[in-house]
This record gives sequence, C-alpha cells and structure tokens, in this order.
Amino acid sequence: MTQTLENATSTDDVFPVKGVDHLQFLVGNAKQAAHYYSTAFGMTCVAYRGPEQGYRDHAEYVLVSGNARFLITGAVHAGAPGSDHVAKHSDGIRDIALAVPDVDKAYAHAVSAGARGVTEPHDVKDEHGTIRVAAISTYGDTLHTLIDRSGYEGPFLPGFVARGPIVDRQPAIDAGLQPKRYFQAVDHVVGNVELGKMDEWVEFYRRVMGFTNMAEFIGDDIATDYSALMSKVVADGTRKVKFPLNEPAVSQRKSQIDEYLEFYGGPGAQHVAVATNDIIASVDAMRAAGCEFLDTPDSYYDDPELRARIGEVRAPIEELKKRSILVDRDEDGYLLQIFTRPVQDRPTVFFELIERHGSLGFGKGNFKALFEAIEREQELRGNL
Ligand code: TYF
Ligand code: FE
Repeated sequence: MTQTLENATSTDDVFPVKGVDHLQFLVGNAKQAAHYYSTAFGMTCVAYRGPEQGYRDHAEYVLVSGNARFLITGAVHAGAPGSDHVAKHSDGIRDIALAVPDVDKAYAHAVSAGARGVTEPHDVKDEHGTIRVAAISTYGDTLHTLIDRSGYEGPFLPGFVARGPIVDRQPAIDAGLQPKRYFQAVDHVVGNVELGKMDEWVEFYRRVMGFTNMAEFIGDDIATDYSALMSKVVADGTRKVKFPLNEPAVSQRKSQIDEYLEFYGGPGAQHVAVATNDIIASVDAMRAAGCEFLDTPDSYYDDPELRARIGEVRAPIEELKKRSILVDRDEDGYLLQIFTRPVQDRPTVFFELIERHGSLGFGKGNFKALFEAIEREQELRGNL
C-alpha cells in the first residue's frame, strides 16, 4: 500500500458542504426496495410521495437510519422520467445529494469551474417551508443535487408526507433480538469510472468542489499485483464527505471495476459505506434478515502478521472470524469493516459496514483479502 504526502488541507473553502443530504436510489420497484432496506438494513420509513399526493410519475420512499437518509424512487407508469436510467443500469444510485449552506454560490462556482448544470437554483415550497435546490452532473449518469433545507421543517422535501415504518421492529428491539439501528451515517460513497479517467475525476472534485486528495490510494504497483484497480480518495475540507474513485487497472484477469462498468452500463456509484457503532450486532441482524456478506477465509484471521499488526481490538478475533469482519489498523487507530454482496441481480452496487476506532482510512490493510473475496465471487458469476 502506498502513502503520499499530498494530504493538503484547504483553507479557502470555495464550496462548503454540510454533508451528504441523502442518496437517491432509482429502482424498478420502490415498494419492494423500501421493504428490503426496512427489513435487511433496519431502516425506518419516515416519508413518502406518490400518486396519492398528486405526483403522477413516481412512488418515493424516504428511509432513515440515524443521519443516513435514502430516497427510493420508482416509476409508476411506463415511460415515466427515470425509466431510461433503470432500463440501462437496473437499480442504482442516481443522486448523491449534498447539503450546502448556499446553493446559489455552490452552483455558480461549480458551473464556472466546468461542471455541467442539470437544474438551476430554485425554490421549492409547501406548507412546511421552502428549500433551495440545484443539481450538477458527475460521473456517468450520476448527479449531485445541492440542497439548502435550513428553511424547511417537513418530513423530507416539499410534497412528501410523513409516513410510518414499513415494518414494526419495536417488538424485536424490545426483546433484544435486533439493534435499535444498524448504522447511523453515510461514511463514504465510491464511484467507478472508466480506465484512465480516475485522475480526471479527482481533478473535477478539486476544481468544482475544492475537495482535496486524501493520503490513501491504490497506485500502479498494487494494482498490477492483485487489485486490478486504482483508487484515490477526495474529501471536502471537513472530511465529512469522502468520495473514493476507482478505475480498472490492466491485469491478467478481468478487473472488478470492468465487471461493474460492463454490467452497470457505464460509470456509477459502486459502494456506500455506512458507519456503525456495533458492527457485530448489525451484521448478525442483517444476516438474519437475509443480507449476504462476502466471506473471508480463516487464513486471514490465523495470519500471525495480521494478529501482531492489529493488536487488541474491542472484540475477540474469534467473534470477527465467525462473521467475516475485517480489521485494519493505522497510525490513528483501527477500524472494523465488512462488505455485502451486490444488493441487486447485477454485480453492481454493494454496501460496506464500517466501525471506526480512530482510523480515518479505508482499510488498506484489507485490500488484498477483500479483492480476493470479490474475485472469488466474480469467478462464480463467470466474469473473471
Ligand atoms: O472504499 C474503499 O476504498 C474500501 C476498499 O472496489 C474498496 O472500501 C476499494 C475498492 C473496491 C472495493 C472496496
Ligand atoms: Fe469503502
């Protein structure tokens, strides 16, 4: 693994962001996807809009877990807007919406720096108040909506109505069978871009949003050895929003990034890492609900070098081994992480659970074990 000294900090923030406002998933069947995120991810439905509210094109469910907010959108008739996105990509992430303090300033800066404007800044209002919103495009068909909701008190965005949970988990929580929540925030969102484009997108986020390159990356040397990908991480000045960017690397076998690009039909969001305070309880609950995770071979845990490197962590290694939870340690602390299998039939979008104890990294010590696990799955799919 490689470290750089590129760890710049920005003093003059040209594009301040408050965080990820929400992730929009454009799916073929929002009702069933909302059910999956409620049961398998323990999320709570809090808002909805659809034909019943006079929105003739889509049914949209808002699911939350702590600060993490997913908007699940599906078309309710043939040819509705977004149908082309679903036809091309199947279920995927359409929008990584960012909360910003000043939509007009952010949009003006982005467009003047060369971003493609998709929606000009405008107000949207209902009886709960007003939001200011705009949108720019990023890699593939992915958008960054820019939202200022400081003047709004409703359940999500204007037009949405409050709605109760899809499943009642309270009895299971009361019985100690399920954690209250499985995660509380979006930690990072990873984009896959085409061969040779990673640096262009790193440059895009620098120019357009003032994001800086974090130290962690996968360079040429590692790429050719086993990962078949290159990766760099960009983040806003506060490090609240972190976007790793991957491109395929040329290697003997088909890169996992090529597999994604082929099956997604172009660049797009690859994985969402969600931050949890108790990865063991979350993984157990998610597995019990049918969520599938990548396996880790016993040899990973039995490796004396790993044991020595990671030292003491908050749970016995046996407990991590039973669940395929990975461990990494760096100079700032350690992290526990695990990856789901793709959450749709196509080998595209997946999730990561991450429990950080000081470490600000992305588990670079685990890249080898992780990529080997991904390659085993690629082989089973006949895509290696
Ligand atoms: O976000 C990250 O960098 C880690 C590791 O295709 C990773 O989660 C990197 C690339 C990839 C899968 C996981
Ligand atoms: Fe990750």
